[in-house]
Amino acid sequence: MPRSIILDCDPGHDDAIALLLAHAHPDIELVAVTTVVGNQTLAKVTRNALAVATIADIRHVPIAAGCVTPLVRPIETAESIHGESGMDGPALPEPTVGLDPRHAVDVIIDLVMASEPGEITLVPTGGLTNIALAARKEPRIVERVREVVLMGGGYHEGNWSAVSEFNIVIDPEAAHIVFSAGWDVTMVGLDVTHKALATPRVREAVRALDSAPARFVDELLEFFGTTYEEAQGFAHPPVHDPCAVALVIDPSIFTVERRPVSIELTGTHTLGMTVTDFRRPAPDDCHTFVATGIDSDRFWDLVVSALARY
Ligand SMILES: [Ca+2]
Repeated sequence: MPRSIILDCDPGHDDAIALLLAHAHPDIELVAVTTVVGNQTLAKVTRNALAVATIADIRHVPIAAGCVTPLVRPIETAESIHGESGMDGPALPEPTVGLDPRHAVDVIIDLVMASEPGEITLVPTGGLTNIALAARKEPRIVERVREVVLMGGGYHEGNWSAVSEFNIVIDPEAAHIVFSAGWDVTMVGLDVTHKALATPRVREAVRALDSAPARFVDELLEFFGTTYEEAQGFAHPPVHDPCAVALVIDPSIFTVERRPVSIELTGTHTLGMTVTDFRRPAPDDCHTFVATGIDSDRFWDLVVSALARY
C-alpha cells in the first residue's frame, strides 16, 4: 500500500525535488500539495509549486496556498539561497495547473478528517505555520494523522544561526505547537540533510536521465550549488527536503532515535533551536523522533530512480 502524504512546502529548490520525488515514487500517494510563506513570499512559492506541477504534469492533486505570514514573527525569506523568485536558475513555465481555491489549512483539515485514522502522513518541508494552524483549528487531526515527518531543525547544527535551522526559526511558535502536539513527529534535520549532498556523482546520474523534469532538477542543482557555495561555503549543496519524503518511503535509509525535542522560543542567541535531549532513554510518553543517520548513497539512488520514471 502506498503511503498517503500531504506535502506542505515553500518551493524552494529542494522542495521542488521533494515534490518530484513524491509524485513519481510508487510507494507514495500524494493527496495534496500545500504552500506556506518561507523561502519566499507565499505568492512566489505558490507560483513555483504550480510551475513544478506543470513541468512534471501533476494534474490531479490539489495545490492550495496557505499562510502569508508566520504566526507571530515578521516574514523572513531565504533569498541568499533560493534567489529573488524563490526558485532561481531554471526558466519557469507559465503554470497550466490551476490553484485550488481553498486555504491550505482547510485542505489539510478536510483531507485528514475525511481519511481513515492513521491514513495520512503530513510532510512539511517549510515553516510550520500551516500545520500549526490546522492543529489549532481542528485539534482532532492530531490523533487522526499517521505521523508528521518534517524537514527542519538539527540537534547539533544550524544554518540560519549558529544553532537554528531556517524552517524552525522563521516560525518558532508554530514549530512549538507542532512538536508539542500529541502526534508522532520525526525531525529530519540538518544533522542528516547536510550529508545529502548533490555531489558530482549525483549530478552525473541526474544528467544521464533524459526528461524535462530531470533537466529541470539539473538546473535547480546548478543554481543551488552556486548559492550554497557562496552563502554557506558548501562544496556541494545539501538537498534537504527530499530527505523527509525518502524517510516516509524507506525508513531503513535512516537511523532514527526517539528523543524529547523542545523548541527554544526565548533565547537571546538560540531562538528556534531544536533542543534535543540525548541524556538518557526517552520517557514512555515521548512522541518526538530525530533522524541521526543517513545512508546518502541509498538516498540518492532512491531519488534518481524515482526521477527516472518521468
Ligand atoms: Ca523547503
